[in-house]
Amino acid sequence: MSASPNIPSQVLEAFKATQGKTITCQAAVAPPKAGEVRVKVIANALCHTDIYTLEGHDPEGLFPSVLGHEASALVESVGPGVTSVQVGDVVIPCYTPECRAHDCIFCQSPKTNLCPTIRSTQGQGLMPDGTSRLSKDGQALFHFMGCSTFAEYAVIAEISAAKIHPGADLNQMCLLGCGVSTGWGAVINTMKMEPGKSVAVFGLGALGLSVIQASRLVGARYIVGVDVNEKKFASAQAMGASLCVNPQTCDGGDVKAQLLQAEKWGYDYTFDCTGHVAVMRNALEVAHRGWGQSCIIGVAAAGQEISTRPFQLVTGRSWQGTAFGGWKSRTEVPQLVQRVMRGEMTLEPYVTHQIEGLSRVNQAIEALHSGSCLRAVVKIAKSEVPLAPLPSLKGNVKLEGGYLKQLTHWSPSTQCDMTFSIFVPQPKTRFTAPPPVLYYLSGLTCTDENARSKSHFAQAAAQYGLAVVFPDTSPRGVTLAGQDESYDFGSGAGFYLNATADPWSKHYKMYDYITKELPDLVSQLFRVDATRSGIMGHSMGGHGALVAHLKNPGKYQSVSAFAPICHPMDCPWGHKAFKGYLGSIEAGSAYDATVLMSTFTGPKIPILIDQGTADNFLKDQLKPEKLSAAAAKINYPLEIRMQKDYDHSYYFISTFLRDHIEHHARGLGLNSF
Ligand code: NAD
Ligand code: AHE
Ligand code: ZN
Repeated sequence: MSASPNIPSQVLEAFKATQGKTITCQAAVAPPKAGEVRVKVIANALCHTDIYTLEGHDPEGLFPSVLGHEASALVESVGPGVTSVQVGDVVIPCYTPECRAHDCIFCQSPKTNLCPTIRSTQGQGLMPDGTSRLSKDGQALFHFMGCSTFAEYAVIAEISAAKIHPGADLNQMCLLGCGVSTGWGAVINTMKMEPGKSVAVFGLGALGLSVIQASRLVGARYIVGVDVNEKKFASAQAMGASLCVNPQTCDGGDVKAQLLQAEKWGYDYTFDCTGHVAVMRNALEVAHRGWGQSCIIGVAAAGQEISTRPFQLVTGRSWQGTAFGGWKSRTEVPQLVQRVMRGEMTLEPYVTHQIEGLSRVNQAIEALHSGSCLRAVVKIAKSEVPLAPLPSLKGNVKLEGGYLKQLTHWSPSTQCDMTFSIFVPQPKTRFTAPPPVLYYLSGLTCTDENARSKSHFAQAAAQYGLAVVFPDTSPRGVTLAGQDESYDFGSGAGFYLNATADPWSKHYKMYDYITKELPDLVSQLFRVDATRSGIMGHSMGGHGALVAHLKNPGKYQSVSAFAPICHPMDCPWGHKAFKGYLGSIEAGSAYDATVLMSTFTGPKIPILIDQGTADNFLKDQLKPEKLSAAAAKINYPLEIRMQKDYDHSYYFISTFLRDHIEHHARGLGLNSF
């Protein structure tokens, strides 16, 4: 069986010992059959639905069974034909699968996540082939919700396994297997809540709080939380509730009247997160006359039915429901994990109880019953996959329909914190392919902020659906003598090379950072297509872009530059950089576009260069004629456009940037939306 590169060798060895065999702990877990995956569970949080089933309220409840459906896990082994995950992958088992088959009208519809492919056997407590992988003392046990993850090992369908970032904190991410994802999705997918709306949330457990958290995120104007347990109010207010109401003690004992005091015609959106049909009715009836929408999240006990006067619907209210928040599980749960890892959503407040070891699982049940618990996470095993250091999110602004984000992260390459910005275009539809990434390398003295602010890149990038990354130009915050003495060496002037001379060699590894570390980080933290990327830059960044392409044939599908330093071995900026960072001008041949061009044998993707004729640096520093001559010798398709009277500034860049984005869009196979 092939294995994930992220898995530590000792874990892989341990998995080899059990692969193909039944694992017997409290129960016996047989090996996965075709299309199945056996996972080692790391953590499982208790959802109210487990209790509801345990207490016999679920009409589909089957016993004896293994409960649990809010987990994080490592793939221990895979059955025949499994291709989407491999041994060692980190996964979230999802009770709503996603088969992605071309003839699955549900997976192919943007309107729903309710893939029915294995639903009937799942409801019968069985694997898709109609049998169980679980037994105890020879008696078959039922599976639960396609997961059964209150266990050391579980067998799930491949189409239920959402592969996530390997360095995620699995004691938190398990919450994305059900409750928190559901609340967020109820707001974002099911109700598609717009900004400025009023919201009433009934039930302030993890589900209700995640509804409040997401409502705040999308810009709700006024949020009321309702719960019979006032211990929940502090968390609800911390998450963003404007007001909390106890229906048992509110004015006149009439919760509807109390809620309508604040919003005379009702609330734009209401949510039931209790599972009680009387509460569902109240939630519907406080929805806004004319347009209010009420979402049922809570799961009602067997035999319960909802009712209201039809007049409530006639007068414009509508009733909806959500399962797993409408998320298409295998596609979208990994994106939720990325969102949490980027610092845009937090799971921390939900983890009110942590319980060590499966043998203490009943403590989770006691905690949920105690009334002070949101989620009790049972830590079942240690992951041993190292946690990824998390970036810190410095900015997140919307422009041109997409988001421009700024993140700071520890860089192993440069041994210091690095900051970069990234523009993520808005996907046109739910099925829009992840965007390719264009790396924009800036020039001397710049940070990640100059080009993103001055180049006017966003409209065209959004139009073509292109993500754009703006790295910094050098390490920062390190203390090296001489780093801040001149504008063309040291801080802001890293030249996108790997320094070999002391003291620069410790931190100035910008080539590794730009060509390896940052692309890996971007593809792990963002929904982008890591197989398609382009690179461009200005001046020193133009040199960096050309060198990154010429040293890595085939890595980039598009390349361009504005006023690049074309032959740094033959100009003052290059001499200073190569002598300082590499010890000699000659050593710079490894980072000289003209030299690299002369020996280039890779795929000749067209290069576009714009150069202003009024650029003060043209003659002594940039020397595009040298690169042009080298390209001509090997018949390389290099187009250098001399732009009359333009100088070296961002005015020049912004004038022609759209042409460059179009050049990259062509190379990356993008069409304008
Ligand atoms: P929870 O038990 O942690 O929270 C429920 C909250 O509702 C509690 O704070 C409780 O005090 C409150 N409550 C109970 N009766 C109430 C009443 N009459 N009025 C107001 N508040 C009342 O449960 P949870 O894990 O947050 O789950 C909430 C519901 O959502 C459950 O029914 C669960 O089964 C369901 N659920 C549905 C989905 C889905 O996809 N639709 C997913 C997960 C959970
Ligand atoms: N089995 C019950 C219904 C239970 C139910 O509605 N489950 C929710 C998820 S609760 C998660 O904690 C759900 O999404 N259901 C959709 C589905 O396909 O199960 C019954 O009434 O029979
Ligand atoms: Zn659940």
